[in-house]
Amino acid sequence: MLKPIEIARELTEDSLRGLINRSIDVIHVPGFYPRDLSAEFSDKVAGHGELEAYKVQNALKRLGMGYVDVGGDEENAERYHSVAQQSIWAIRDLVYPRMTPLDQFRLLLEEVWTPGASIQVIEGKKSFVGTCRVIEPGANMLPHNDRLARMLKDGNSGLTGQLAVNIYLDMPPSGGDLELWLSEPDAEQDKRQKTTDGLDRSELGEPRLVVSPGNGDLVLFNSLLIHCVSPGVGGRRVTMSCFVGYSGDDQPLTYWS
Ligand SMILES: O=C(O)CCC(=O)C(=O)O
Ligand SMILES: [Fe+2]
Repeated sequence: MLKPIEIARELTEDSLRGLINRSIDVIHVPGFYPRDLSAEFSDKVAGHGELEAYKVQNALKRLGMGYVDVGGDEENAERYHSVAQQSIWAIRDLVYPRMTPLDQFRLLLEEVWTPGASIQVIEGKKSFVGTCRVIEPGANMLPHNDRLARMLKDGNSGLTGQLAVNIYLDMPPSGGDLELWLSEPDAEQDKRQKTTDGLDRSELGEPRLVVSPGNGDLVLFNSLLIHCVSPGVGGRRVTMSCFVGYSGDDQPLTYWS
């Protein structure tokens, strides 16, 4: 028997632990960021001169290089770390002196998690945090999971858990849903993701949970489990996101993009 779906409506130490140990499937906090600011912020993100298309899929654009874009290349890694802090500020400046939704999230995370939370260090260097994504109507994100260790040379991140965090700023009138399979890829599927954009829907069956966030909502899920974004209809989809790393109940959480 499959366990019933559990959705938490608050970000607390308990709900975070629940996502890590998989007793909770999603944390969905409606109205985390004000709607008017969400609209203003997404216009600024979508209109930003440095909004870059992903190498492979042109209809996915982002502000701020994610570690996933490093792709195991040393020069890319160097670039990622060298612009990390200025990229955080470039995004923060869009609404400064008001707070970006991710800065608000970082503070809340530190407040609820007893040992605290701070920026993830990768190979001895501070990370970037706060990628903003713009997905054009009709484009989707293939089913995948996100696991930092898969991207590292030695295959070891020191983390024992990883969560994905998204704040939804401008959702299309329909579609653009977050689909969760609530299962891990097998070893072959995990390895295949080193060289592909993701898995084939047909090999997975139906997702177990579909989340349709509204503008301003915060959603966290376990990124080690397979998930995807369905194509949006009738409008762009703008989000701000990061990952959270876990290495034990008595250890600080970390975050990066
Ligand atoms: O945009 C979303 O809803 C999820 C994107 C994603 O794959 C992630 O945050 O890991
Ligand atoms: Fe993901």
